[in-house]
Amino acid sequence: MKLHSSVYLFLLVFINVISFMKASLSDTGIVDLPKLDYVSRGANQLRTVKPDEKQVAVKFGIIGTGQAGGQIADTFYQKGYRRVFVINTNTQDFLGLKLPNDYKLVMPSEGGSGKNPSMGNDAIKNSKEEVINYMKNTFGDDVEHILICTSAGGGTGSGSTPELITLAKDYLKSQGKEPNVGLLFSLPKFSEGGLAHKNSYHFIEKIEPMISEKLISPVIVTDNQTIYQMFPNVSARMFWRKANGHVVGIFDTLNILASQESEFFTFDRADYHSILNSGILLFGATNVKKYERESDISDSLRKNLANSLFAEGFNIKESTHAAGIFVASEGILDSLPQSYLDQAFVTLERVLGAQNRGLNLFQGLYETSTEGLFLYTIIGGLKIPEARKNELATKAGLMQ
Ligand SMILES: Nc1nc2c(ncn2[C@@H]2O[C@H](COP(=O)(O)OP(=O)(O)OP(=O)(O)O)[C@@H](O)[C@H]2O)c(=O)[nH]1
Ligand SMILES: [Mg+2]
Repeated sequence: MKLHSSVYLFLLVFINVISFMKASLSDTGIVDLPKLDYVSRGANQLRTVKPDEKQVAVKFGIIGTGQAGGQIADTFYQKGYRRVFVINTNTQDFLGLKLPNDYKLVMPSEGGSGKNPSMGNDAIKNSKEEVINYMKNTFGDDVEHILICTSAGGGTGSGSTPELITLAKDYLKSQGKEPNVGLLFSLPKFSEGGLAHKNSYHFIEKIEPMISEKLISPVIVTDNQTIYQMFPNVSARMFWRKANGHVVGIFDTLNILASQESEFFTFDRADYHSILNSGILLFGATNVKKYERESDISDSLRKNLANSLFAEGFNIKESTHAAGIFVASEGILDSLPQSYLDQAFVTLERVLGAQNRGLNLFQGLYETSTEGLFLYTIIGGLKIPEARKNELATKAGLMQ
């Protein structure tokens, strides 16, 4: 009894002291500060390399640079990829990312790089060791292909990408591996200022020789202008989610499919590797809603192909590689005649102008638990359209 009352007394005094401290703190005008995220500025502590959270065909290491790159890389993280980190010249650009903080690296730079690619370039040149450490600690030695994500129109991402490509290649070579490095970049909307267009134009000029010499592959272009034309009324927040979700979603689906067997046609790892090494890729996804008649699927394919590729102006008749992968629910697989699918592949070849030009066309057919019939298309070995480059140059004031 005695013991109880002294514990009670102690608690009472303790609570009073705490309330007094609280009261006097608020009396002095000191407010609760928001919880600040700690973001590593240097070599990150050794941590265990985490495997991806699902079975995929290729173990990608993903680096996002700049704000857009960070958001795209974060979308991969949200899809279960774990060999992912982001770099930038400031912490604000990391806002909203789901990646844990020690997967974010700030490269010191004088006041960010404010759409100035040479600042982005300087920043990475001064942070090479830190970036290499991040690769070691995030990718480890179990990585097959490194994918760099960036926008072309900003400063940090576009300016740091060329050096990042070199660092990523050197990292893979240091492990006795093929220097497989790819690039996923975004192009600006028309409404963005001249500087975004100028940076994008110079960015393309820099990377084009590397693409044609097959020094980087795959190269995936997300054209924000095309996406904007398709979804003009989407809110600002949803716009980037949609843009990033679409491209990362298809990329991820293909990486999953290529790791799986199919009792019909398998789009296997070798096919996937061949596509990944074919340079510039366009991805498309179509929900085939009509499949009652033989011509329905090919009609839908023809109509939707251009729309679903999310990048305009590419001459798909120049493609060197392509894949058409059907994913269908059980009921559809049971009833759909094979000839309908064959007809669709023939149509794909025709749309790509593939007759007698040695196009590598891969096919796949998989079962899914989601009700419906879906067609994924990948078209590889393309060139950046001259018309789009001219548009960038004109908006940049580089062409009169
Ligand atoms: N696809 C896509 N594009 C984006 C996204 N966020 C921004 N952009 C594009 O990125 C460009 C701006 O580049 P940022 O990535 O913000 O620039 P940065 O690399 O951080 O460089 P700084 O100029 O130093 O801030 C614009 O052209 C936007 O259209 C995104 O989440 N997805
Ligand atoms: Mg930025």
